[in-house]
Amino acid sequence: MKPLVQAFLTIFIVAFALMYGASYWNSSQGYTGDHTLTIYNWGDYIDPDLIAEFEEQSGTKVIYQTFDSNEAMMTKISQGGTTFDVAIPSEYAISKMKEDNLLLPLDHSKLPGLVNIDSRFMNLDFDPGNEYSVPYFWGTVGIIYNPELTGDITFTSWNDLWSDKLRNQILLLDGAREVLGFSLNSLHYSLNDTNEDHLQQAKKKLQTLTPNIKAIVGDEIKMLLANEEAAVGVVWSGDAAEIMDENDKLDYVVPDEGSNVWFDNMVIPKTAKNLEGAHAFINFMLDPEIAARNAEYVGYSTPNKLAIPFLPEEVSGDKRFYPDPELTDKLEVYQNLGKRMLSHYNELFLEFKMHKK
Ligand code: N2P
Repeated sequence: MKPLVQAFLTIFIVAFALMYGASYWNSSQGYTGDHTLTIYNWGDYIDPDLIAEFEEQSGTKVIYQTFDSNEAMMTKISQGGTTFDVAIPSEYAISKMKEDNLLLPLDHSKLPGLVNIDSRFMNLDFDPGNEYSVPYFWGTVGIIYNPELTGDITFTSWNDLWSDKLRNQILLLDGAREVLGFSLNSLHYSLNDTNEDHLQQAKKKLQTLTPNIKAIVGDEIKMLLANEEAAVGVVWSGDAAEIMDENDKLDYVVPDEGSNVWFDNMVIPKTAKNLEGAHAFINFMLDPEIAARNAEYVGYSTPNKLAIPFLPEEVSGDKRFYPDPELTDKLEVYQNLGKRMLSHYNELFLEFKMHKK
């Protein structure tokens, strides 16, 4: 053999052996797409025992990461460099991610548990036919308050938040759509309003709420309200349920001007490496008993109809957290307002947070 050919052959064999060795090592360590499943979810949004059970049952190692807003989640996924197999965005984010080509269509033949979901939560406008998403939790945005500290304020109106009896007493959840949304609602505008004049009015009105705002916070809002560090919070319904589980003095109300009804669904992002595992996990979460355990642990409302009988009657019968369609039909779902308008909402919210006065 000519020395040059021999040299090439040697390089080729060594390179091949290295590649094969590396992939064998990776798979034996469980680091290939098939043996791990990377899940990207909201903070405090799953019973950790269920992750362990899924790992055991499927032989898959779960890597679990959390986010605290749809905006942060979308930025991370669209930037690339991640390998999320399952994510749990809200409806308007799902619509936006579909538009941006960030989601993979689901294989319904691998999701037999889909029939367990109440038809009320299927086939919604943001995902016709549930081609890309499977319902996980749902709820509203409203006001939680401690009547011992707030006296006779009823919170049937968003405008009650502006009462001068509530100086430094209000905690707000840290969400652009939620906060601008309730300000728009308090002005009797839609929480999907895109009129610049209305949006500026909503921002200005929020600025006048500043003396009453104690803080704008993330998941710690639950601990702070349960410990009576503040009298009032603008929260997602499931957080209210969890707080009230800790401290039953508090009450939750959805103001009369209207509010938001939201849906958080499981999706498979384009970044997925383990499609089999992603479908297996979604189907695992669709099991009625699993869904009920998750709902009880997290405090949020399950869209799984067959899970309801597994929940204590005081949970599933509580109309504050399982409101009838007659109420939710009057509430608004956040629309995907398009890239420019969504960024504008974020900007307005940031401006409000930075210069509250
Ligand atoms: C849970 C967050 C719930 C998200 N920490 C409501 N869409």
